[in-house]
Parts: sequence; C-alpha cells; structure tokens
Amino acid sequence: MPDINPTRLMGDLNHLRSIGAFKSGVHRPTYSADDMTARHWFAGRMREAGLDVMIDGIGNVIGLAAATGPRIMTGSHLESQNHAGWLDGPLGMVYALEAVRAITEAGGSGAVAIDVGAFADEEGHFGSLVGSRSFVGDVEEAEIDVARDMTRGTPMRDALAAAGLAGKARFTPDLSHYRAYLEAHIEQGDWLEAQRLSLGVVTSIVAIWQYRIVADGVQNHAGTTRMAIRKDAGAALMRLATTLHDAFPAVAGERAVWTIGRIVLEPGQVSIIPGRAEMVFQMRSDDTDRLSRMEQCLTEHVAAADLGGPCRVRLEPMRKGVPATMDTGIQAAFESAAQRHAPGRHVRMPSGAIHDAQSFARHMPSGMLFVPSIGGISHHWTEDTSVDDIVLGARVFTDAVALVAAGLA
Ligand code: HGY
Ligand code: MN
Ligand code: MN
Repeated sequence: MPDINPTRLMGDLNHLRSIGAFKSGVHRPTYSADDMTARHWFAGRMREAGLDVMIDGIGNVIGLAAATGPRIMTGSHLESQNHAGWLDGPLGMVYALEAVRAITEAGGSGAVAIDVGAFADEEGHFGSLVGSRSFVGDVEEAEIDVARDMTRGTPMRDALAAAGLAGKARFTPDLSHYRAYLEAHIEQGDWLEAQRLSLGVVTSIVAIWQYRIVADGVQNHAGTTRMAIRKDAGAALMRLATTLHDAFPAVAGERAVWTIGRIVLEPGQVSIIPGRAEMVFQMRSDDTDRLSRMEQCLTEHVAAADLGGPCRVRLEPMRKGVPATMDTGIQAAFESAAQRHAPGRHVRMPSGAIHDAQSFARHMPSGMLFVPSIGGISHHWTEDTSVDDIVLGARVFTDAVALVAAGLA
C-alpha cells in the first residue's frame, strides 16, 4: 500500500496556516487576496505532483491526472470562515494531494485518474456550495449575477473580478468519466473526542435551510417616545427569537439543529428605537420531512408575530439545501483502511456540517472521512486537531483512495 510523507503533509498544512494567519487560525474569506494567494500556492503544489492544473472562472482549483481511464475526484476547500480555523477545508485538500503523491510514488493507479479539486466558497460567503455545484453543472450564471458577500454585501461578480477571475470559463467536465468523490474533513464537533475515537466514516450529510426574518417598525427617539406607541423592530425580533427557541425542541427531535447567527438592528444607535431589524435563521437536518415540519413551525410563528405586535414581520427563504447519503461502498473502503491503521478506533457517523461531498453525491458515489476536532471546536481560530490524528487520518484516506482506485482498475 502507498505510504504518506508526514513531514511533507504537515509542511503543506503549516504553509497554508501562514497564509492569512489570524491568531492560531486563519482569515481567508472567499476571493480575498489571501484566499487567492492560497489558491495559487496550492495550484503550484498540485503541478509539482504531476497534475494538469487550472483555476477556473469561479475560483475552483482543479488538478487533473494524466490517466485516461475512470476518474476519482478528491478534495475539499481552501477558504475559511471569517477569523476561523486552519484545518476546516485545508485538511481535506492536503490529504487529497498527499494521497496522489503517495500513490504516484508507490507506482501509480494505472489507467485510473485521481484528480484533486479545491472547490470555491464551501464556507458560503456568497452562496451555497457554489464551487462544487459549479463543477457538477448545478450553477447557472444568473445565480452568480445576484450573489453578494454575506459580510460586506460585495457583489460576487465584483469579487471575482478583483480576484482576476472575471470572464474566465467555469470548468464543468463530463461527469460520466467520474466514478467516485472522496473527501476528508475535520469533524467540527466533539463526538469522536468524547468517544475516544480517531476516525469517523460519514454516513449522511445534513442540508441547510436558511431564512432572513425582517421586522419593520418606526425609528424614533429612545427617550421621548412613549412605550405604548413604539414600533420597536428590534424588540419584535428578539421576542420572536425567544418564541422560536422555546417552540423548536418539540419539532426538531433528537438531532436537528437551528441557529440565529446574525441579528442586525438599524440604525444600531443606543438612543434610537430600531426602525428595521433582520435576523438570519438557519436549520439543519439530514431528514427533509423533519426540515419541512420545522419550516412549518417557523412560518406559523412569524405569521403570529406579524399579526400580534406593532411591527410588520416577514420571512424570506434564502437557501434550501438537499441532504446527502454517503455511498456504502466508499464507507466500506474508509472502514477497511481505518481498521487497518486504527483497529477499533473508528465509527460510522452523520455529518452536522455541510460539505462539498453533498454536491457530488447527487452525481456519483461519494464518501467522507472525519478526524477529531479538539474540544469539538470549529469555525473559531482555536480549531485544532492533534498531529497524530492528522497523520493517521492521512494514512487512512490515502489507503481508501488506493482501494477505490484498485476497485475501478
Ligand atoms: O457551515 C458548515 O457546515 C460548513 O462548515 N461551512
Ligand atoms: Mn468545511
Ligand atoms: Mn466550515
């Protein structure tokens, strides 16, 4: 079996950690200067590994193997959430590249082509998995025309132009050549650590359903406006947020989750009653029926807030993803490799985070491997994984890629 080079693996991960470094993590929002620096650097490392590399019109960094037989795609993403962790994305990228290098050094995969892809904007700065959905042909130009950055509102077209990508074609290959997609990722939760396990074989990936909830009131003086006549948009949303958090446990069941991660009060001044307020409500489950019931509950409570208070309140759907089931054959390959390297220290588990694998799962057999996150922390600059777990995961990922490739030969 191929063997990885742990020094090379950690060297690449630590180099990526230095690009856009922020405290012990990174700040590399999609299409930012640091993100593009990371993309171009990684493209160079892919070329050194013998891949034919392009950065396409949506920022996907695609490395194609020279082999002309059945193809396997491996990869993840390079950008980060704002001021977040160094491994969310890059771990899967360096694993994929190290698998190609190790398999090549062990004699190669014959006619089977093992490609590597860094898919743009998995972190959703501009949309939902736009890079991997573009690769599989699920993005229209009109979606890009209207997309804006979640933090600053920058149009995606402007961000692409600033990144030097305007006018470049997006690479959307004939997917009939692809037989599998494999991705490694940090777990981003505490399940593996709590169970003292080192590897997770992913069974399913949640979908995100996300909504903007807007309250319209009347901006006025915070001191002279009598309480009885106020139309406080901020109070309307905060009351609704509490109602939703009280009502959702009954409809969400054991594993579904929901988050209000952003509330904006306008004009956001301490002596002015907010005339407008908006919050983003996000829910996740791998069960579409469950999500529909949660959406029904949300819709009812927003309608009640609109009718029952002094402000108008409306619900604006933003995105409705599709949950994904991971291929059982690829799960078995990960499990066999995990058992070889870490007998008894692996488990099959669902993913509470979304991943590019769910874009691929609609078009080809797809699978994911998790390594533990220390303290279950992610989307924070303290995100980390032990070097031992990083190296072990790379060995298992490489073996699984080699197993899947051998099965296609
Ligand atoms: O939010 C997510 O699930 C992913 O980490 N972007
Ligand atoms: Mn990720
Ligand atoms: Mn993430």
